Parts: sequence; C-alpha cells; structure tokens
Amino acid sequence: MPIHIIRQDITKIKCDAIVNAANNTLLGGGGVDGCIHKAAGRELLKECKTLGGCATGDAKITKGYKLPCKYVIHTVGPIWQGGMQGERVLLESCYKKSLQLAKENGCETVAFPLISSGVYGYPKAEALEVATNTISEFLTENEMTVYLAIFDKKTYRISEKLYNDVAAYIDDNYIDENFERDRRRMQGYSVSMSDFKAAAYFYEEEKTSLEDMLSKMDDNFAVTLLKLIDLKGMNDVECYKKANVSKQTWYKIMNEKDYKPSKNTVLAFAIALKLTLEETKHLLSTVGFALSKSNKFDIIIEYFIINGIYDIFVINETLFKFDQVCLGV
Ligand code: AR6
Repeated sequence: MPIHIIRQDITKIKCDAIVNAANNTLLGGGGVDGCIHKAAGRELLKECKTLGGCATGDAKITKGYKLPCKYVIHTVGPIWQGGMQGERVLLESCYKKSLQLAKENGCETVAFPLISSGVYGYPKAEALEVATNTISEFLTENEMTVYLAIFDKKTYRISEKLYNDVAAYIDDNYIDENFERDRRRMQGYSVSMSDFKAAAYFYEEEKTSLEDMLSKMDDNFAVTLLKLIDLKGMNDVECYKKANVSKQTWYKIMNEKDYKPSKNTVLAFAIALKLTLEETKHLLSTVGFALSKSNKFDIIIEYFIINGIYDIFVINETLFKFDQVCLGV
C-alpha cells in the first residue's frame, strides 16, 4: 500500500493515527508536539501523564481526543549529535515501533511528521531518507496507507543539480497550449479543403469491417500490464507496491472490465517497471492517454524515463518541488 508525501499540518489530517515527535517526558513541548497537544486539548496531556515517559526510539499510543484521528502515537526521535551516536538506528526504530503500534491497534491510515528534523536537528534530507526507506520497507510486508506530512519544501533531498536539470528540461520542452493556439491563429494556420479530401480518400482505402477492426484491437491495459510484468521478471505484488499503488486499485484494474486507471496510476506502473519511453507511451495508449508537452507533470516524468532514473521517491520529491501531484496518489 502506498506512502503519500503531502504538505499539510498533521493535526488536520483525517486518519486512524497521527504520530507525534515527542520528548522523553511525553508531557508536551514545542514544534509538532505543541501543535498536537493544542489541537487535541487538555485530555491528551492527562493521558500522557499516565504513560511514564518514553525511551528514545520507542513509541506509545493514546487516544486522539479533539483531533480528527482515533489515536496519537508518540515517539521520541534522537537528538542529532553529528550522526555517529547511533542516531540513524534510533530514528528507524521510531518509524518501526510506531508502525507496529498502529498495526496492533488496527490502524489502516497513519500520518507521520518528519521526526527529529526540527528542534532535534536531524538534517532534513537524511531524515526524509530514513523515513521513506523505513516506511516503504514496512509496507512491503504490511497493508497500510501512510502519509508523510512535510511542512517545508526545502526538506526535499533532491540535489540542486537534479532540480536545475529538470527545470531546464521543462524549459526546453514545455509548450504553453494557449501560446501555441495564438501563434497558429496569428500565422493564419488552417486546414484546406484538399487536406480533408485526401484524408477522406485515405479512409475509403483503409475501410474495413468493424468486426475486423475489433479483432485487431490491441490488448487492454490490464493484459498489457501483466505482459510487461512478466517481461520485466517481476511479480504482481512487487509491481503494484513499487508503483505506490494500493491493493484496491490493483484489484479494480484486474477485475473490473471497464475500470480506467488514471494517467497518474499508469505512469506509476511505468516507473515501477522501468519502462522505456516507447513502452510507456504504449502502456498509456491502451487507456487513451499520451504524454503531453503542455503538461509539466508529463515532462518531468519524461525527463526521468529518458535519463533512466526510476526511483519513485526521487521522482515524487521532484514533482513535489515543482508543485505537481505525486505518482501513485
Ligand atoms: N505538521 C507537520 N509537521 C510539522 C508541524 C505540523 N503541525 N509542526 C512542525 N512540523 P519538531 P523533533 C515539522 O521540532 O525535531 C518538541 O519540543 C517540523 O517542520 O516538532 O523531533 C518535542 O517536545 C519538522 O520538520 O520535532 C521535543 O522536545 C518536524 O515536524 C522536540 O521538539 C519535526 O520537528 C522534538 O524534536
């Protein structure tokens, strides 16, 4: 099941549990801890007082009170001391223990802030890497939807070079549709009658029975996808998990004859399967989509495919930086 990176105040997320970046006392503090206590009300502090604190790397659970979630999972991240004091292992443990607690309490949707990346000083880019790696590892074995609430765009780890390369690629390839239309109008662009006649003649030549045409129809999306999965030596579960696509969506694709996946979903599969640009275009065409030069999202995806970069998290972080929706959402 998927991990969604979103830019949102965690206290506003409606899900089964939100995770709090707390301290060892569990008695509140600043940052996200302060926001959560404020939004939940005094009852949360009352329950926290009964918990006897929490060790670094561990997690404890309370009710959500006035928050729009059932539970708050309080975890205590490590204080950054240069990276040689076992900070990474402790931070991984925060995510693992919190997810385990969420699972034990039947949570299907959980939202995390970027633990330790504020007051505790863990470098944001590394904190994000630990978060995405640890959560995705958990999700390969478990069914849960996890949101990673990022407050600050700067958190994104993509390098300046990647950002600049993608920006340059967009500049070179982006066609503003309105600009194109106006330009054509200004140039008096029109289709002549003889063009139409030529097209009609061509159609006559090619005319064939509807039955014939239907029998030659290409494989549909589900069949094409399954063939590509085999071709790339993957299995179904591995593929949809890698694509950050939920089990429900996968089920619909495979079982509902008329189900049409979104373009976003098709592209998530293309990335998971490491398709070439041609293969991607073919997969898109099975549901009537194409990559457009007037769509920044499409151009960014094209950039990654052409450059053979298929890390969905790097791609999503880049999309996020360019204010586009993430893949597999
Ligand atoms: N929603 C989502 N993320 C947020 C929010 C919010 N409402 N508010 C802040 N962040 P921090 P830590 C982000 O400092 O580093 C407290 O005093 C923020 O931008 O809250 O683990 C505790 O009591 C940052 O990226 O937690 C502890 O003493 C991330 O949440 C100490 O801070 C974590 O920042 C814990 O420090």
